[in-house]
Amino acid sequence: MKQRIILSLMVFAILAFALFGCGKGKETLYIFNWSDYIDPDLISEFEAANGCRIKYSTFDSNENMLTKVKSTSQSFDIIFPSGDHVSILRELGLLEELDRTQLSNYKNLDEGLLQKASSFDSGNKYSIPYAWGLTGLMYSKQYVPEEIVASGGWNILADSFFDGKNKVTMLDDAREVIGAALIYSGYSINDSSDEAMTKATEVLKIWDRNITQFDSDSYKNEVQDGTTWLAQAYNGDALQQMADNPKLGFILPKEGTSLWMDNMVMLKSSKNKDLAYKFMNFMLDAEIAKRNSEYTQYATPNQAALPLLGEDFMANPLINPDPAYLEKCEMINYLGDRVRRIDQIYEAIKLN
Ligand code: SPD
Repeated sequence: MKQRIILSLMVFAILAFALFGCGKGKETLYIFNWSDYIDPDLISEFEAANGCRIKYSTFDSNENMLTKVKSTSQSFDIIFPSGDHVSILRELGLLEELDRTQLSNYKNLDEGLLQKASSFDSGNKYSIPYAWGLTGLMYSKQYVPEEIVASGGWNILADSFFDGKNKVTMLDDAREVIGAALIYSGYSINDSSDEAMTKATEVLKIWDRNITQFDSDSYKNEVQDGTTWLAQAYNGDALQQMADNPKLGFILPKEGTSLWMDNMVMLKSSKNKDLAYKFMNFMLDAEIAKRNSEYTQYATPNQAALPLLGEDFMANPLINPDPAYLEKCEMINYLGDRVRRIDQIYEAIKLN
């Protein structure tokens, strides 16, 4: 009798584990995105509507994302690389070619931006534009005098006002850091010639006297609490902080800046492709894209969402600058092996 009870309990335990064990009985979608880059309500709404679970992880740079994706045994279903990293992942053979018949909302995307995106993903076969933005300088109005910011250019980073104060940061992103120095010096953000690299190094050595750290995440809180006074920052991240704090400011440097597009891609190794398509299609819905943009404060490539977005959002020059300013901005392109030189310079500056 006792043996029978033990056996029944064991069978019950095995069944319970199978049903409610790892996935709590629900299909799980693994998503890897930049931090502060989605309205969290959308995650729970998608889970509720599809009876699934989303395991959501974040990264703060393309480089960290790539290292994790290449090294982890845990496979993600959907990740959100910037354009140049779509090319890298594509070249590494890690991406699933997308089946557009499963993406009824794909038609909502702006044709012009898809055209731009084909520069890093020819034929738009593997990636779906998710958001685009610009990099600038976020500052604390409490600590940085207005006349310093008024000069309006990248060289604010070198201002003697910051000498010895340890209050300036730049992004932990080689292409953004070297890119800012290149644009400031009148070169293309994609120029890796010896001449351009020499000039960018010279400029960075000067800026570096004021730079305390290269960081892409903690600056958001640190400019709020006064630990940092001036930070190279992504526009939407800065605007999210500025919504609650009038003592913060953000400028797009007068010389121009990087214009980047981040994208949804599906990994070939995804074990939940049907659910991944559903999620991508959900994010492509016009109303969902509108809500997401309002939350993240990043511009959307979803053309159908534009008329739904409020005037405040659409007319904000820090989100949608005028065409004359956009002319001065450049997409960070994939440079193949030439990126090594940029990485070397960046690493040397960091170690300095
Ligand atoms: N918190 C979201 C940040 C998005 C940054 N996009 C990447 C730009 C890479 N140059």
